[in-house]
Amino acid sequence: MSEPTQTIEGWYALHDFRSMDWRAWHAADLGVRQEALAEWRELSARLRAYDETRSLTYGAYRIAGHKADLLFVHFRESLEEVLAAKAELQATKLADFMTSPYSYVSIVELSSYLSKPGTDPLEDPRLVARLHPAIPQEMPHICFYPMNKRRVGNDNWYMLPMSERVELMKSHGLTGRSYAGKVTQVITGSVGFDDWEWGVTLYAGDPLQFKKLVYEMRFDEVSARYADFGPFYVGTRATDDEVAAYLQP
Ligand code: 76R
Repeated sequence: MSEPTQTIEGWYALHDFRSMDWRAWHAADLGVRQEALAEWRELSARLRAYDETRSLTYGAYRIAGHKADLLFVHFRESLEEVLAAKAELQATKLADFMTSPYSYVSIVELSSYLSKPGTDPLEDPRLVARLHPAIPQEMPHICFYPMNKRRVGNDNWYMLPMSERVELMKSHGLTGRSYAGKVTQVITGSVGFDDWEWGVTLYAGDPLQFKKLVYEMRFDEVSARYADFGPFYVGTRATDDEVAAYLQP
């Protein structure tokens, strides 16, 4: 058996994708829609206030394409709190007009591939901060997709010796680092939690950088040979006013 990679876990994550039932929404009385939006704004404002105290992370995004209309990103202390995040939205009137086309449950994961031997990662404040990732304010765009490491024939990530995995991840990290300041990544592990092994959440100031980075990584051996990808979602952060304008009661 090859040596499992040591991981450090941080906050739990819920990527809660929602689509509007536009027909039902447009058919509803104006008063009902206004009330639903006002109630949702109250919830959203409360979550934003908690986010400011850094006791949780909350972000709202509009999603391009047909796969979803909105994405609510939650990072929280425990699975119970992630359950609460879903329930809080579900309890609103607005949720009666929404479907859940996709969701993803995972936990912030830092792996030990590139850590310096003999050091305690939990003594590095930068690493500790990454366990509780805030929404990067200067990067309004988001890209989310789940992925696996392949286990097919000779291309089996989980049978590679640790030393080879470290080498491959070094090259991956170098490609990633060349996007410093342009793309911020949050890797969340989801083995045992959801249908893929990791969730990849990327933030950028310029959405084109998602394409550049993901494309460049396809040529990194670790992605070229060992990565399988799920559905991709891309969108833009929305204030509560922007969500309200999008829904236009
Ligand atoms: O955490 C670190 O910054 C150290 C280096 C590093 C690790 C260990 C790193 C850097 N990643 C790590 C782990 Mn990554 N990453 C992805 C994807 O689309 C694709 O081809 C793959 C999806 C992207 C775009 C990306 C970006 N990374 C991982 C893991 C866990 C692997 C395991 O445990 O087997 C996955 C699944 C994964 C996938 N990575 C970076 C980036 C970027 C931009 C960086 C540089 C970050 C920085 O230096 O700030």
